[in-house]
Amino acid sequence: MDDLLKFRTDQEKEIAGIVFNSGRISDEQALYLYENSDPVFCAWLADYVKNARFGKDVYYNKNTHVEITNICLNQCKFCSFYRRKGEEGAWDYSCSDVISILEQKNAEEITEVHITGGLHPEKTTGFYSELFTHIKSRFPHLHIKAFTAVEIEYFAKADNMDFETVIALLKEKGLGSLAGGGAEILDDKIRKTLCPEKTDSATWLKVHKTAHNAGMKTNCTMLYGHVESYRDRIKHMSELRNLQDETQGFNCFIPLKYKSYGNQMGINKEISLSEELKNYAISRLYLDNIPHIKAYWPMTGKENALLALSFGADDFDGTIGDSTKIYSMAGAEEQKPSMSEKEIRQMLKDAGFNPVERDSGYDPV
Ligand code: V47
Repeated sequence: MDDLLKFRTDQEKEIAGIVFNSGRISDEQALYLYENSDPVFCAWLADYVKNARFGKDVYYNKNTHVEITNICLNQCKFCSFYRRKGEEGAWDYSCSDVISILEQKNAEEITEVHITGGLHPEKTTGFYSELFTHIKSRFPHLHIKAFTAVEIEYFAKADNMDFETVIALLKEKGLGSLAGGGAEILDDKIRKTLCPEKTDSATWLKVHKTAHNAGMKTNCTMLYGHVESYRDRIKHMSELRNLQDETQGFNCFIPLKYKSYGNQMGINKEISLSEELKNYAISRLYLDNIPHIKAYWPMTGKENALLALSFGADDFDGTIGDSTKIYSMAGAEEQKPSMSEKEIRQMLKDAGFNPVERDSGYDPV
């Protein structure tokens, strides 16, 4: 190893030593990597960690999304998806619409539905309890991954319940896990700029802790590449790492690079692919206790997601079946994201990986 590190700084040698001894890098060391190290050095370490855990395995699943409504009471500055009720481009599906959508998407053949949408004035705990009852009676095998912490907080307020009760009621009707969105950057000063009406940092974490304590796994995300600094990213990841030490409830971390089209952020420049890849690597290194790092190809594009698998990511998300618009509306290259299982497997194999179909708990199918 000394030879391999010959041209590296003392700080990089120290970080490499920690990583190769399965230690934990500090906030200052993560900052050093962001500020000074090149993407290839970060990739080398992140790939070591990923390989030690998963070898050449890369996970994917057979899934679809249902974005039930884009009508939202909030107006997050980075969001290109939301509309007001009655505005052009707004949609709002009923329970029977969702069942028809799942039938069209051949839900018998997939294992997971990811349900999310805006904060809709009439869609709260009661509506979703009914929806999940219908879904589970028609497609009992489907894992329902749904909602961000923001929706759980909204239902709790709207229905005058605490988070435990909302989560318990929805779990009883079939909610299997929570999605990772709404985290943005877990810093309330940044949140004031990005999404002033949204769930604050402590509440986002509290909802996930409540879900974990109820035996439910959740994901977590980071929306980055806008106004935040490297320190803000590290603070965000440190909040996630600390909660994970306590609960072990996060399955997966998904870095979401800010996409600039069609929103009010007023930032037209997106970060480079090189910075995006380096960010995957640093998250793999810093988040030593979160098992999976997802390269979400509908956001990043198929080819870039494939590259991210050499920068620490081990999860390629799923088949999607042209069912999500959040990123196409924000200008993502994948305007109709859909991949057959065959296509995913071939793409992963051609890149030297071993494709492993997983269920929603990351057990091989
Ligand atoms: O909460 C919205 C982000 C999230 C933009 O849990 C944006 O497996 C970048 O959370 N540029 C929703 N990001 C999507 C999400 C997600 C996606 C895939 C898998 C999982 C999972 C979760 O998307 C939002 C927000 O953080 N977002 N707009 C944008 N313009």
